[in-house]
Amino acid sequence: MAILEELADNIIKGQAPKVEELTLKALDDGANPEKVLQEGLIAGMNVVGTKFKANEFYVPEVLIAARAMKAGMKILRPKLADSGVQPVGRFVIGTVKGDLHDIGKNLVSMMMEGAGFEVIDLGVDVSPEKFVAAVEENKAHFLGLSALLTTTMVNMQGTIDALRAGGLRDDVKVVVGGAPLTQKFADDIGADGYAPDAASAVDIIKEMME
Ligand code: B1M
Repeated sequence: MAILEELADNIIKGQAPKVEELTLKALDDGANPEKVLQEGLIAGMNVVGTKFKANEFYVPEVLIAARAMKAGMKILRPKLADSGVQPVGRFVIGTVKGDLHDIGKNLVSMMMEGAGFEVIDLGVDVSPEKFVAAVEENKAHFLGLSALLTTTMVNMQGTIDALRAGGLRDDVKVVVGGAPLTQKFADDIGADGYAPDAASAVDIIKEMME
């Protein structure tokens, strides 16, 4: 098996130490860091996303794969910066004000990073003002909002209103997600997209870029 194929395979299996070893080896052998990212790490995470969507993988497998990807990224990140490789886009994400659930949000973060985006994760209980400041500061292309409670999903509307008040609404696409949400809710609050799961978030955002 070629080394990048082996790397992708070990991402899928969630073998962090092996991913670390193969990433170093690929670079030592003279592979281009972007090729290692695209054909090794991202290729592996794409399979993980597809399996997750098809219910062949569950949350633990995705978390383990994402941890393996992070091990590879730790080595690749400085090399990518040195070689001037630009991220696919900048993505700010957080769980809205009043809400402390972060497992789903973290999955979305990891999958987006796995798809080649620069991810700025603001954590949980994020106020509209903090989202607006992060979008502005990072010149984000996409904003992901997560909510798990029916009592906090209303704060998504507040965040979109704050973006509009700050004159940033047209600069960033807003994608929302979380168990109690629906496409109708996303439409009603004026979001640009709704993602029922982490793999769909990546797909929807990539489609928006086309
Ligand atoms: Co909470 N909780 N919880 N909880 N909790 C729920 C959500 C609940 C449905 C349980 C229940 O009653 N059956 C219920 C909400 C009811 C409602 O509002 N309708 C509930 C409640 C009531 C509460 C508290 C109020 C309980 C209390 O204190 N009385 C409290 C609230 C705290 C707060 O937030 N202020 C609370 C607390 C907690 C814990 C801290 C104990 C813990 C959170 C730990 C953590 O996140 N670090 C917790 C947990 C674990 C859950 C359940 C059991 C699991 C949530 C989860 O992680 N799912 C949950 C019940 C359930 O859902 N079965 C429940 C796995 C995760 C992978 O799925 O988050 O849906 P999910 O994410 C998916 C998609 O939704 C989507 O992609 C993800 C991956 O595929 N997605 C996005 C999510 N965010 C996205 C953003 C995007 C795109 C897609 O942006 C682009």
